[in-house]
Parts: sequence; C-alpha cells; structure tokens
Amino acid sequence: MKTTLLILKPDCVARGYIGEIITRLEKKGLSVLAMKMIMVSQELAEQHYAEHKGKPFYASLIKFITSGPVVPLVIEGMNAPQVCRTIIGATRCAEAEPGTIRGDLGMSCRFNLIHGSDSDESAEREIALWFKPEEIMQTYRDDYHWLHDFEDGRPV
Ligand code: DAT
Ligand code: MG
Repeated sequence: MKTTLLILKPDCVARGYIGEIITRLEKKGLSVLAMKMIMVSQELAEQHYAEHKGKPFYASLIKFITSGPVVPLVIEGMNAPQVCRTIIGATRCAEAEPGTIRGDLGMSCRFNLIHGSDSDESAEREIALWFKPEEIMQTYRDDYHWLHDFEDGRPV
C-alpha cells in the first residue's frame, strides 16, 4: 500500500465536483486518509510547484491555485500515485481519455480540476508539505480482501 497527494483545484470546487471525484476514488478502492478545505498561501503554492518555476505558465498557475478554496487529500491504495494518475488522465483535459476525471469533466489545461503526485518520491514530499502527520488517519477500509488478490506474493 502506498499514499499519494491529490488536490481538488479551485475550478473543481467552484464547479461542485468535490463529491463526484471523491466518489470515483472510493469506488475504485482507494481510501481517503486526510482531507481539508483551505485557501493556498503564495508560499505553499510556490513550494508545491517549485519544479515549474521559470516556465511560461508558472505565474498563471500560481495565481490560479491561490484564487479560491482547494481540497487537498491524502489517498491510500495499492500503487496509489500511479493508479491515481491513471484515473486523473492527461494534463490537457481536451486530450484526456474518456473515463478519466480530466477526460470526463473538463476542457482546459490550466483548469484541469485535480493535481496528483507524479511519483512515489513526489508523493512523499507533497504529503509532508500539505499535511501534518497528526492530520493523516490510519487505514480503515474493510474490503481489502475483495480489492486485492495475491499469488506467491504477487498481485493477480
Ligand atoms: P500534471 O498536473 O498533469 O502533473 P504538470 O505537472 O506538467 O501537469 O503541470 C502542472 C500544472 O500546470 C498542470 O496541471 C496545468 C498547468 N500547465 C501545465 N502545462 C501547461 C501549459 N502548457 N499551459 C498552461 N498551463 C499548464
Ligand atoms: Mg505534475
């Protein structure tokens, strides 16, 4: 089991899709271990998007993510960072596969509804940035045996 950081962005919150997205995550078999609604400070936005500093879209990205309430989530599940990226879809919503969050719910690149950590390492860094350890709950789902099947220690 791994954890990842997702952020429901200001467009997602403003369009009333908090429930829709959390429902998709829960139905897939992922667990919400932490969740809150906050306004993002300039400092947190800059730390979170440090890898994009200097790119042409950086300033507008920071302006957007600090423009309204967001809902950061810590999500747990088997290979959670990778599985969540698959569920989220391609960065540009207009090009994202149908069935993905971005493919089903958006058209924009900047207003693409949701952030998901892009690797196990990013997930670890981003979770520490957005949540205190005491804000993160323990595993609680009781359907593990229906979601996962192993043979010789490997998932099948
Ligand atoms: P992702 O969110 O799929 O990991 P990313 O890390 O490459 O995408 O970029 C971070 C965010 O920046 C992305 O969700 C939307 C915005 N963005 C990326 N490329 C952009 C571009 N060419 N023009 C405008 N915004 C862009
Ligand atoms: Mg990214």
